[in-house]
Amino acid sequence: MRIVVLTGAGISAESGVPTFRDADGLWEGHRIEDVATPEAYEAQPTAVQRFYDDRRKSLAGVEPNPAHVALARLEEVLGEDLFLVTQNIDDLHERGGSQQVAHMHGELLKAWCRSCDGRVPWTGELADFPPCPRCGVSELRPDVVWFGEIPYGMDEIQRRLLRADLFVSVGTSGAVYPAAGFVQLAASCGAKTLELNLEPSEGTHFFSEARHGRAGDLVPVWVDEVLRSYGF
Ligand code: BV8
Repeated sequence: MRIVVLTGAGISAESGVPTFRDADGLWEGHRIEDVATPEAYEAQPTAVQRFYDDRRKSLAGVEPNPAHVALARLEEVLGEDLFLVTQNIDDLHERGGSQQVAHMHGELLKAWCRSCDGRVPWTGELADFPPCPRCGVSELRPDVVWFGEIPYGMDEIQRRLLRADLFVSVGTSGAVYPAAGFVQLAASCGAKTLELNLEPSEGTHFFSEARHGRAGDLVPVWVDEVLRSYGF
């Protein structure tokens, strides 16, 4: 069975990573759309760099939760039949044990040099505009996809959605495109679709099945079901 799993901020909520829809907002009352855009970066590069420096720093204080670990267990059994794509820029899937993770919106622990187009691992700060380790030019920005920019790996994601037998969405509000449109594409190609979310998402009516609750409870139970169907 070919399975595509899409995750959003809700899967990292129990690890202590604030979601975008959390009541207190993500950052000092700024609408995310106002900081996570190329325009915001043009207008106030230092402020935007500090926004991501803070999120990068806070990664050290969080751990993967049972939902991340369960998906890594599923990968061990399904191998290539599982395609895990995430909207999250944290590294909790990898720290939960997942080997193959498609970060369609980029990664906090990478920096992108706009001078040499290089992408380099980055754990420190960018607000002091350090030189690029490859070309020496101080043109490093967070390697994340901002609103108005094209998500990463869309060809492979599309290919996997068109061939999926089952599409599962975990911890996402279905408010941001193109990710919010994946369920319709998969369903249009005959895939079964399952939503695992704390509450009905904006696209809940597109799913053939929905289970509402915490990812840390729902995902391990669902993974056990799949593994049992594989005789494990
Ligand atoms: C693009 C990186 C062209 C940066 C992010 C069509 C219609 C309308 C608008 C558009 C459209 N197409 C494009 C747009 C514009 C825009 C968009 O969608 N705007 C929205 C606001 C309407 N999209 C873009 O600009 C995209 N680019 O379209 O390029 C293109 C398209 C296709 C092919 C080629 C070219 C780029 C968007 C990416 C922006 N970058 N992140 C950063 O992280 O700072 S988006 C960011 O916000 C996240 O990555 C994520 O995608 C989104 C937040 O959503 P969620 O992850 O779902 O989080 P949220 O807080 O909303 O919800 C959490 C859910 O979890 C809730 O439902 C909650 O109930 C649940 N939950 C909470 N706790 C738990 C839980 N569930 C389970 N367990 C729990 N414990």
